[in-house]
Amino acid sequence: MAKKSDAQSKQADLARAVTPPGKAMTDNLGHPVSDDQNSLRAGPRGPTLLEDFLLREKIHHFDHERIPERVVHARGAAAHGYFELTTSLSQYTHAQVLNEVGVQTPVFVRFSTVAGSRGSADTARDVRGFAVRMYTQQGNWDIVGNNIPVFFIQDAIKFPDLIHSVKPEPHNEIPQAASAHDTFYDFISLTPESMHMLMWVHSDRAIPRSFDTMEGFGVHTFRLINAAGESHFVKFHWKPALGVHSLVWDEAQRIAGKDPDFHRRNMWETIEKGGTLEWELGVQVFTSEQALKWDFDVLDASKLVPEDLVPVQRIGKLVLNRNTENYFAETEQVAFMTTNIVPGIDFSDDPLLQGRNFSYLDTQLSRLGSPNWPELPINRPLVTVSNNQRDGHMRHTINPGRVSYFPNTLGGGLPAEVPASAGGFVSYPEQVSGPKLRIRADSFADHYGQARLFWNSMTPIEKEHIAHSLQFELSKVETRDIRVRMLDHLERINEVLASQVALALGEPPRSKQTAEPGGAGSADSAAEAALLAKATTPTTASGKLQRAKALSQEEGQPKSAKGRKVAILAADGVNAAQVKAVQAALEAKGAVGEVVGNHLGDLGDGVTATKTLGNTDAVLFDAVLVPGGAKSVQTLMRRGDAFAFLGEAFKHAKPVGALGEGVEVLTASEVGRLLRSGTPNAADKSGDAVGTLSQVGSAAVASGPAAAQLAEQG
Ligand code: HDE
Repeated sequence: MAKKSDAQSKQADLARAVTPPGKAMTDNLGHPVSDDQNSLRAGPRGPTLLEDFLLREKIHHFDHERIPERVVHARGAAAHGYFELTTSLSQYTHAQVLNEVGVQTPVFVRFSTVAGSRGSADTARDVRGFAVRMYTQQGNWDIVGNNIPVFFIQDAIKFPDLIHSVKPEPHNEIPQAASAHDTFYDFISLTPESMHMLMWVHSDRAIPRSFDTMEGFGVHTFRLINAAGESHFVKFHWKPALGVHSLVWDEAQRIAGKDPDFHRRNMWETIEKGGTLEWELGVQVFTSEQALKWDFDVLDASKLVPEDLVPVQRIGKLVLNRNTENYFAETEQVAFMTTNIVPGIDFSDDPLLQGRNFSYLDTQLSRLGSPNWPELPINRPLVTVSNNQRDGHMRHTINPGRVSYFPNTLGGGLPAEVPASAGGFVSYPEQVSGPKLRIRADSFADHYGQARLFWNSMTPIEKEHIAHSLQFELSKVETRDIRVRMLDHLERINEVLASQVALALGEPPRSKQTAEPGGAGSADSAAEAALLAKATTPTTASGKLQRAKALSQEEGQPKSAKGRKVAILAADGVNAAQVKAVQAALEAKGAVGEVVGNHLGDLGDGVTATKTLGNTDAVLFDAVLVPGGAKSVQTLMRRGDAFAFLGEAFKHAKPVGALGEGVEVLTASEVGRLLRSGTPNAADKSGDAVGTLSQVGSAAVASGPAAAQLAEQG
């Protein structure tokens, strides 16, 4: 089947109304402007005249340039691309986009943090929004998901409370983009249903390495409806081609200062260089009969369906390959809605999803200011819109004729309804009845089982990170009662975890086991790590599993150097042959070797520094290399910031290495001192490697961070 993506993309561009700058300057109503720099005044030093329509128009427009930021997910970045189906799901759904293998459907994807304002930092510890819009031939389909498969609450009516508690406190607007404060834990400690999600947000998932090393999840259970009208339940997953990878907390915090745009810059630069970000679409399909047998409810968004119970089938790929032309027009004005579904897909009765179905339509009116927001280029579907809705603020469409009602004869009965047999949307005729009650189903009652399942499925280092994160956040809570209430919950998830956290908070341990080595709650000793690893707690509401697949991000991930960045520390006179060989080898693996110089620009023999020791930082790279070249090494030996760069990278367990004379710099640095003293790479207790040297490229062969030596290849 022919790929439709090119034609569709063109159509999308037209719809998007890209306006290239014209040659002659005009005002907004087309009047040619002769002077855009001086306002009209009475005499050279006199007052400005009210008749200066050019001044007034320019300032008026500026005064109204801002719209309210999203009440949640305010900070985001987006890109265009396509979705291509590789396996037809026609057995389960008649949705064209999930039936036509090989057809490319244009997409727009926006990633976001939840709590911070539009100007906050990318690397805050937070859930990430993962909102995918597909411009299908049957209208827009949005999967407005997150990078965590479950949610804090089970019922939409609690959402305003959750968000009020996590946002900066209302009396002083502190803290920005952080959940480490009293109001959040006051609410959470009184909301046991949030415990599963809480484990995820304290895990490394909440500090991703990049957008394309995050998984995405539709979170709710949806329905697929096939041509025979049969319904199956479905969970949507986005599996990143690069696997799931994270920062370490210390790095994430430093990056927030060094480059608050870390994630969006990474996506922007990848695409600008002609690269792509890629995921596979996965589905877990199951029947309602199957679901009724499990000891958790699939309508409860605080639970996931373990992949051990229903494997994820990978059915298509998502590729992002085009940056936006204009952030405001596209990323800011895109209006995702859970109600944007296409025939063949339907909702479940998940009470959180049902509430969201109201919220997303509603919020667009206050954000975008008019019910005509679907006419904004980024929100227009590719198909022709035709109905009898008219007028309102900022109407763009000119609807000719006298008929704006249905049924009609004067307009030839058009536009006509589309019967189900011709593809019209029909809701699944689910049987529903029952008394009206404000109630939570008994099947939603277990709040700890899947939290335990998650904890039990972590590797020792992942458990340590969770313990540290809880220690960090809860130690910032000023009200002791709240801290203690949180410990009570943690104890119900795992006693050892609760004790680790208790010790850091100056509270008595919650189990005998933890009164053992390691002391004051710092899980940095091997003995404590072993203890954390050992401690599992029986689970409930988890499909009778003790551990589940695909929850740990350390296990079973594809390994790739793609997207990794290596800092090449250099000064004038660097060994250019080495630099070029390493850069070429890295490029061949999809990684980047960026020269960080003593100054910007030419370092001799065609080596160009694109960053300097003063304007960048080790936290922005995945590994560091010091090449040879006697003169370059001489300069670096006098630079404290070069040593600091190496020490910082090593502290975060990143591979650091040297070639030729560069070894001298490495040996003289903190890294050399630690290696001579026999200390393994444990300078930072929170650090685990985000990559190993062998992953980074074959030109620089190394025996890993502990050896911290690179050998020249060839
Ligand atoms: Fe949202 N959410 N949400 N949410 N959400 C919004 O819609 C809301 C929830 C998610 O990049 C808002 O256009 C309620 C779960 C993403 O533009 C708002 C509830 C999940 C985005 C809203 C939830 C999400 C939003 C704010 C509880 C993961 C950003 C601006 C019932 C499955 C989309 C807007 C983008 C945005 C409401 C819970 C994901 C206010 C009421 C669960 C990715 O409508």
